Amino acid sequence: MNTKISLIGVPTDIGAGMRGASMGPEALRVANIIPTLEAHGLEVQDRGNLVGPANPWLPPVDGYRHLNEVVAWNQSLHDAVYAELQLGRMPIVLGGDHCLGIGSISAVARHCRDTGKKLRVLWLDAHADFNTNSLTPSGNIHGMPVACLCGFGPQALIEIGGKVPAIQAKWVRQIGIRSVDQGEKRFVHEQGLEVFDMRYIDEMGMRAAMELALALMDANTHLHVSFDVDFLDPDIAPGVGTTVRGGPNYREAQLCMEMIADTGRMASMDVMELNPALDERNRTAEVAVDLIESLFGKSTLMRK
Ligand SMILES: [Mn+2]
Repeated sequence: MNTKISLIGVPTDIGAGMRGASMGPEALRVANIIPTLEAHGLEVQDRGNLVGPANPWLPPVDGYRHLNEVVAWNQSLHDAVYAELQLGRMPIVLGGDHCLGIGSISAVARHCRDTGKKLRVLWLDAHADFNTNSLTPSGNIHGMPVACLCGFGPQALIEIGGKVPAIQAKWVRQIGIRSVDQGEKRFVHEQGLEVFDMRYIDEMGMRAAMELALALMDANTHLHVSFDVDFLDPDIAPGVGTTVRGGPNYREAQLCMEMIADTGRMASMDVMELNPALDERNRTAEVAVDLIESLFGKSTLMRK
């Protein structure tokens, strides 16, 4: 695995339904993400925070809130992620709300096209994030990034990575899903997204879910992990804007991360939706950093 890490802070809540995720990058730094990664022998460079438009907090227009601002943030994130990948480094995006998955993953997809790699996207989330402007109840674009990446969304967003669609639905595996809007559910099935929802995890276990989600990757596969902190059960992660009960507990989440680490294929990642305004003494940021540490090989097990 690449041991050169670049942290990219993206302090915005432009796509969210609640303010506060803009403070996520600093909360992760305060929770010691840098020394924690360095302790695993990784060379970490903090690139600081991107800058972009303020959040005007306006109602949706044509089913999108803040579309122009969302485009601006995602364009600059795309450029930053793409630059790090070209330098041979592993970008870790510190969000920010999950609309930023569009800029991050479209850059990863572009890099994979350049280098002839296959792409696998693991989407750890309580939500499918597969809404469109006609399906969305809120107009919040943080509910739409997967659809945009698959080519369903406004032109200015779907073309950011230089190719439409940026990715194919069959490259995505979603884990932990437990809140999907009615129309969105139909669309997820129509497009054939592979979803390991909480029902599946409850019945079959996290191990079986992750074995399938990580199957059929080879040495030429770039694995991108998009970690929405609301993936976790709110008992351990209250600091997010869209908590949904019944998520993975600490042990399940840790197993998930360890199994990803075992593949050795992770080459980029996002940490999204952390909302310090809703947190309790930064404990959600600390749990997130703890789980990120597991992604980089901290093992609970006495294994070699
Ligand atoms: Mn999400």
